[in-house]
Amino acid sequence: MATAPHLIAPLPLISTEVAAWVESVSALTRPRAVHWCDGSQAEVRELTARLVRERELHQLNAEEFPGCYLYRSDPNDVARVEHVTYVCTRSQEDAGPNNHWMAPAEAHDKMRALFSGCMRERTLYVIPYCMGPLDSPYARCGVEITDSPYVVLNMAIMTRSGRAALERIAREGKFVRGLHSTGELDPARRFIMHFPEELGIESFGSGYGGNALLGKKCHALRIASWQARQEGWLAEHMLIVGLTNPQGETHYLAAAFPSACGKTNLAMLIPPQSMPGWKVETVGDDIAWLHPGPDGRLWAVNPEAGYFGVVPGTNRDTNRNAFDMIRRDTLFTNVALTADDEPWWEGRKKFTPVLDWKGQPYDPKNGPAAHPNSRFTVAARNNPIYSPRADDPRGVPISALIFGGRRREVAPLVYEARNWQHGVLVGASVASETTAAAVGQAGVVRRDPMAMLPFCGYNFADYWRHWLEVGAKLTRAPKIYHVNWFRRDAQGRFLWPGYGENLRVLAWMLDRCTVGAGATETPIGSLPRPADLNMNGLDVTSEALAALFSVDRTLWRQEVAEIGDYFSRYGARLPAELLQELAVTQKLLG
Ligand code: SAT
Ligand code: MN
Repeated sequence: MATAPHLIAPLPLISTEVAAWVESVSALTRPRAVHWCDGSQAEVRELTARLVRERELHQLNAEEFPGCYLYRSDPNDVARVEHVTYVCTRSQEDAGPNNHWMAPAEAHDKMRALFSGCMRERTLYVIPYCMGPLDSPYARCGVEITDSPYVVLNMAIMTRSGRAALERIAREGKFVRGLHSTGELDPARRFIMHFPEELGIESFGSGYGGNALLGKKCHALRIASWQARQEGWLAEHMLIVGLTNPQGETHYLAAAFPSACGKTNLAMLIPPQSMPGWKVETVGDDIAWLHPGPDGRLWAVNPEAGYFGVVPGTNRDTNRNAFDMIRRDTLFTNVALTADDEPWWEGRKKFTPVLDWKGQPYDPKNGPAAHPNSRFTVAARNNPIYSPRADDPRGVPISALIFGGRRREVAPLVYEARNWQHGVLVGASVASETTAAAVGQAGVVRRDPMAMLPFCGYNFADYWRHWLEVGAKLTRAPKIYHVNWFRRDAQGRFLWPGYGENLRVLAWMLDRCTVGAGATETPIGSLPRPADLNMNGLDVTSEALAALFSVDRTLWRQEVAEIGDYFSRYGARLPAELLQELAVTQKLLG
């Protein structure tokens, strides 16, 4: 077997498994060179400079946006591709009705043919990475092999990558193998395959986000959810945020929402002026690994080290923290450009775009200037309210778990589950309108249990059973809530202002968990009455409040029937507890 020349010598302390795997991949893909990423600043600087020279990256206005670059992806490669994302378990039942499935041998054959010789004129990059603090027992490592320098730059921001991760792998022996090539970016030759039983990922034909940054959705959710089930923890699509009340007590919440429903904004929330004394700190904005602790509480770590957030809508009024965060050392993908080389997006108040996200002269007739799924990649440490606890190897204790979706009607602003078991039902029945984060029509309501529909690496029925089992281990389980920031009136206007005002709802939850704030019992759970929430300075009409705090029994009876239909897809594997809880709700609805 011929081996490609190494551009730089392999790092010390490299495990033989990693070396052998890199060798076999390079024999298959035939790269021009192999580069082992050491994760240093110098490496990132050199690669960035090269990509600017090669016009792959565009340097943005260095005075206004120092250290910021624009990358334009192929116009047919701008979002996750759920229809060609597969979970390849030996038994189809293990993947479940929630996943596309292919037999492992067939998938490996298909991918081998695609990967064969695919890196001929390219460099193969080896990226050792660690998801979670390097010294945390909860962290898990992987190695991504890719031929995309853009992926290298993103992984350097999004994960703890390079030398230290490689050393941890050498000590532990175990790592997730992620093989990625952009191929020819041909949508017909694009597949994202997961082999949870082998801790392997193979991704071909896309260079974008969750299809290509394999540490993120592929590893930290699909593969990790499988590992978590075996090891007794949960890998969830959740932000983690710390709230300190005016009395100085800090509590941590974890919240699951589908992609592009405001997780980053909630994690970086700015308290409204009428709520002085509150402090918010971000632990994570997208993924939480949750472990039952020896004290009977649930502990959370954020496996990531950066944010891959939605750009449009970000401005000083909606989220000043996010706006300040992305003014330096940020990699922008698919935003528009102003005449002064500043990045521009819908919702950016100043200036106008001259070039759209495809690099064409901007013409509103061709749609938005920035792609609706345009993204920023930025180090978590750039966040002005980054929590120092984000690097704590023990994680943070969680007081409340929140599920939410984007729903015009039905779901009230907030309600509290009766108990853990009911909370699992509430999470399992989340529904949400689709967004631009995945290819397909936006705005269609679909069930998205725990906001994990595209990300759970195994059968949802087994996953809900696992949720029930984890809950049974917790003597101090968090309370579980459902929220909906996206209710609209008959004219389509949002009823709730959202953003910083969401703190009013979070504060009520914390008061429920501590001093026992007021609520009223309803068939779907406990709802605050408007008077139970801090309403100081809130500008919402009483009609809007009435709608936000009401449970329409007719709509909810229909909702319960739809949830029952949805669950029937899971057949005998569905935990009976969920049907029992659904029956309780149905009975209470009368
Ligand atoms: O493309 S990503 O999966 O990284 C972002 C998202 O869809 O949440
Ligand atoms: Mn996400």
